[in-house]
Amino acid sequence: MVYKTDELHIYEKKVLKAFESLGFSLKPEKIAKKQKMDIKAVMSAAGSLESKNLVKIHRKTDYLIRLNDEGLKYAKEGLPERRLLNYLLEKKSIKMKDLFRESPFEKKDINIGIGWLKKKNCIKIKKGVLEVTKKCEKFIDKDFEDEKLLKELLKKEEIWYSSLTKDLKKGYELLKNRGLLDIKEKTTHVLEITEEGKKLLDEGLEIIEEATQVTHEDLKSGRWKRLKYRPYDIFVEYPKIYPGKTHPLRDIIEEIRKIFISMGFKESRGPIVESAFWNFDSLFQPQDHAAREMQDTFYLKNPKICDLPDEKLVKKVKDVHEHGGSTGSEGWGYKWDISIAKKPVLRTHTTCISARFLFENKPPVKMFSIGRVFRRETITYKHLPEFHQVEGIIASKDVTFRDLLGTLREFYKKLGFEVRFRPAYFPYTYLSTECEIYLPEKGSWIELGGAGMFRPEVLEPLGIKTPVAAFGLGIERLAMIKLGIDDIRMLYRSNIEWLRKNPLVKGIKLS
Ligand code: FA5
Repeated sequence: MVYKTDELHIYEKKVLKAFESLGFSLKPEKIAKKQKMDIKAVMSAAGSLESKNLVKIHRKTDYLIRLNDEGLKYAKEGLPERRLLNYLLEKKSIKMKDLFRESPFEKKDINIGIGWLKKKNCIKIKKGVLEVTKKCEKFIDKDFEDEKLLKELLKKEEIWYSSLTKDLKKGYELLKNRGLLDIKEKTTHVLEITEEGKKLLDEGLEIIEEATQVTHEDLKSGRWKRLKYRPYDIFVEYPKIYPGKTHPLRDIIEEIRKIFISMGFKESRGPIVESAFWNFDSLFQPQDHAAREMQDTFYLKNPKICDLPDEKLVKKVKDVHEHGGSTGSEGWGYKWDISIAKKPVLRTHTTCISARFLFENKPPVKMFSIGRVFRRETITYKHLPEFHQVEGIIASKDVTFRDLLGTLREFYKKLGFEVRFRPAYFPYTYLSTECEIYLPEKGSWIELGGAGMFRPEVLEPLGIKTPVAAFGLGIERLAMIKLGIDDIRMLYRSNIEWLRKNPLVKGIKLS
């Protein structure tokens, strides 16, 4: 991108201008001094000039070295090994035990001294006698590398590592390992103008103070016409912002709600803690049905029992279970137990809301409900113990199974899915069907929901004389496919990264 000079901030111009008179490679401090700028302003302008490829910032890490207290003490008194060496040279050779007994040094310093003289190849110990080596002779009048640095530091107080000679660098390693130094890491910068920056300088840079705000006074006095404004840079980097948003599952639930309302359905609700009566019995589900077992349904200790509705309804349901009532069916042919029907359960499906609704409302009706349901399930990529269903009924004298299929096809189409239907069985419907969708990644069909025409054994006790088309669809499975995730559990994990990146926006369909 080619920049024009009037697109630059005044600080950027000032920094660039400094290269004109001071040279093409500069320390920021020098620029700050020349342009009477704060060093932070120079660096911030240099950063944005670098992003525009007008300046290159060279960063160099260096170490500022000082002596710590112990180092200072050694620098003044001499290293223990130097003092010991001088003593040994006087004595020519000495027995170890005499050294400890006779020498003026503390035991600690003798040990340190011997250790370092050995490391520096300055002594050898034979049969308990200490002798200075030949190799060491050159150090009699010459400093070791660490001593050289000690002296330098004593003189100068602090030295940059980068300025050390090869010898002093060796000394630095020795003193650093002995813990005698205080080392501070510092990054220094050198700014270099690029070829593009030079071209811009050649075009001529005019430094005119710019207005950052237009004040009321400027407008009143007409000064605003003479002010210089900098154009906006719409490519400037900006911080990423993650505003709060609704969970994608919530968005999908809202989308489903809107679709059913747009299709003329009215919304209803029901309790999560439900009697077995509404959850199972009113739906002609026999009391020994597998789904009613403890291992499939959550039964509650509290409340102990649920109140049942209208006695007449209870009697009719009992009749239908035992003999089929007056539906012409034989029923299940067993003794219906009211105490089983009174048991409280966490509803296992939302179909109980439809049963309640039909008891309280007369056809023609189109009702949907959305709610949580609970099952004792083994968790898998497509099974949760707690999930949402959307339930619905269409009750009218002329509603048929074909209307039911058409309604479901239409609903899924609005969500962007093509579904297929296959025959199924539910105790409360006939004909019954299940809708499925193909998952190419899994290479299999996944079941999305069940549907069918409520049986007379369900409708008669409720006093419904018209046919009723009913459906109950899983929402998490829909969400899973819509959001492109291959594990249903993802919907309930607080994975903030996934939630942030999730592209679904309320009301906008992805597929
Ligand atoms: C029922 O719940 C019936 N009540 C549906 C119905 C209503 C049939 C009215 C006829 C008339 P089913 O158990 O198949 O059916 O569950 C319906 C859908 O809920 C499934 O297709 C699936 O999408 C979803 N579902 C079922 N179990 C789970 C689970 N453990 N985790 C997530 N979703 C599930």
